[in-house]
Amino acid sequence: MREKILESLRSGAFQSGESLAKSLGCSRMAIWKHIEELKREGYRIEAVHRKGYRLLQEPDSLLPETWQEKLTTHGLGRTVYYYFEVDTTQSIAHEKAREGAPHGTLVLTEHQRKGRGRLGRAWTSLPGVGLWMSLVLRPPIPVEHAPHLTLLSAVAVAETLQTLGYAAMIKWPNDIYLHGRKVCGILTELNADMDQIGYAVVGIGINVHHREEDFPEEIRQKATSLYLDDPARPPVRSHLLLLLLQRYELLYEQYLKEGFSSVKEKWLQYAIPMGWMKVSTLKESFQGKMIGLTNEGALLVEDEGGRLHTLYSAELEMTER
Ligand code: BTX
Repeated sequence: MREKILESLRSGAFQSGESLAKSLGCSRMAIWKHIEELKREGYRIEAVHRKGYRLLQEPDSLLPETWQEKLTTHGLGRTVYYYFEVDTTQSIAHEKAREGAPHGTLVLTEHQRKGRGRLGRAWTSLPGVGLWMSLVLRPPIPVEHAPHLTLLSAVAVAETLQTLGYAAMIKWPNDIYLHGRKVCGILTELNADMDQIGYAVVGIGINVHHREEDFPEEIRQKATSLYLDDPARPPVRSHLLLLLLQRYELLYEQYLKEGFSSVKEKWLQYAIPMGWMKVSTLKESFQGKMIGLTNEGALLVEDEGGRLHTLYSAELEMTER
């Protein structure tokens, strides 16, 4: 009964006590009692005379005890370190990995004081509004295949968001976009020697509840959150986390069994179509167009002179030719 009431309320519209009672075959009093119970559990439900009930917000805790028993993975998220506030989950994940944390260990926080992006850039991670997490992975793959992990992570996030109804797309190598704005960034860091990966830390940051003013001025036009993309459907972070861990594990296992081709195919399917673009690497800048991905997971770009470039790290900007 409770789940059915929630299901109706999740439409975001007002539901009268009478119509709920009718469709569920119970009294209005029974509906009222369930609504009161839901409110005690942290659901914010508005009750308006002559209109009925409307769900404003679901409880949105990331405390492991609120979601971990619903987890169906066997590795990812089984060991969790949850913090109210940290500098960055990446450093903690490295620390735990060095101490022997098992494959799939998850470091999760409400707030990062010094969230980091690639190449020393900052990642804005306000309290309570995002999914700020790092996963410790111990992939039995050679070092030169490390880019596969970034691409796989991007596919996992894009698929999870698509399952939830968001039009998520990937911009090479590791950004997830919704309607032209960045909603998620992924940062892969490795601990490896010449030929073997000791462990990898995959950091994923997803903007969930941000309002426009939560983003610093300089990225306000470029960034978005799940809320901003579709305010009618307030997302629930624990729900998103569970789906992401499950999807990630499925893809990861498929990748270990079947190789990179399964990831590559999906990545290309979700990639934002890029025409001509300005490519900037640490060494040079040129105009080019994407040809595809190599089997190592690098981006193949052809420049205006017809020369092929294999890119492992670069910034891409769409341009007119
Ligand atoms: P990136 O270098 O591709 O993106 C960083 C750039 O994105 C910034 O320079 C800024 O322009 C923009 N930006 C910063 N914060 C945000 C934001 N919240 N939303 C949209 N755009 C933003 C991407 O790096 C990799 C980010 C990984 C973040 C996760 S969070 C959990 C883990 N811990 C940690 O410190 N990093 C990772």
